[in-house]
Amino acid sequence: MKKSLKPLVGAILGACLLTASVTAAAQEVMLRMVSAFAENSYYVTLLNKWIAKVNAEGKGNVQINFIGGPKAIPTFEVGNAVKTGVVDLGLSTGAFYTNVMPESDFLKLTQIPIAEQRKNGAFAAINEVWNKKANMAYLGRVVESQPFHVYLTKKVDKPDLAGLKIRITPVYRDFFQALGANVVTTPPGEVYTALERGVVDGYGWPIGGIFDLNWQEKTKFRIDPGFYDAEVSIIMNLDKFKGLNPKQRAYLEKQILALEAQNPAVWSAYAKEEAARQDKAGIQSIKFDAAGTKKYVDMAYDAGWATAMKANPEFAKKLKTLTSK
Ligand code: 173
Repeated sequence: MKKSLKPLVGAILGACLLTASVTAAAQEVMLRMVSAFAENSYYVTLLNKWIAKVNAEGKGNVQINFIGGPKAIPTFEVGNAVKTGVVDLGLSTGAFYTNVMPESDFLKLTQIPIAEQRKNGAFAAINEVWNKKANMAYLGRVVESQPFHVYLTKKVDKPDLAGLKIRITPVYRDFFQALGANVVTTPPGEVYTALERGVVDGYGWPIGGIFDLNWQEKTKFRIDPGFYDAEVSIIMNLDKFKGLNPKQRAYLEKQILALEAQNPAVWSAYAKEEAARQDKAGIQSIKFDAAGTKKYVDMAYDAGWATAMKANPEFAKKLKTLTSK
């Protein structure tokens, strides 16, 4: 070999070696994840356990780097961060990313388990919309059987919130307005201060979790029964999802299914425990008579579906048909 070609050959060899090592390293993907819920919430406690398992069993394949909760990315920005690929994975609920698409908030209206939604085509229909409109893969629903409630600092004796100012997210807007409430939207992180300052007379939240941010200190009443079902899911940037190799994708999907499989055992029990804990903390249940109760729950679903039908009739109809009891 001519002396002058040696550096070139060396460079090509070096480049080949570099490519080989990059290819080997590329078989392990590191996914960046954030949560729209507080780091000390039960949702995130379970998420962290799951991530530890994913990482332990996924060495050389899939790893998840949990970046943090709302301090890392504000609650209402997590959807956009996943959509644009600022992060790869998010734990969030649709109400927190209606700024990406209105359909995200429809999932609170489903009345059958995610396991059934996977079998009857609802899960595929959800993914079609999430892919197209939000550049997201809807990977799995990790919270179920958690109805929402109205929590109050003042007593009411009928399904009427006239004259009260209530903290909401999009979950509750149409229903609470139908009940006559004045509403103010805040992320969970601002509820305590709003209660403390008397800016609101109550708030919407699922049956579980009010102790995580100490709201029990300011809460006197809970209206029963609950309505809808809190949807909390793992969403993923679609480009990142498509970029996984088959082994990585299969592994991630397997772990998501394992997480979902815990739902029936975890969430009904948590709902019961949290209701008992609220009793103990002195939070009183407000119940209406049978007619009032029916009117209340019907109003919730009527208001929720009416908004969904306006925003995306085709998807709303499909979702309602596939996921109503
Ligand atoms: O009240 C909320 O912040 C909210 O919309 C929600 C949704 C799902 C789970 C917990 C809270």
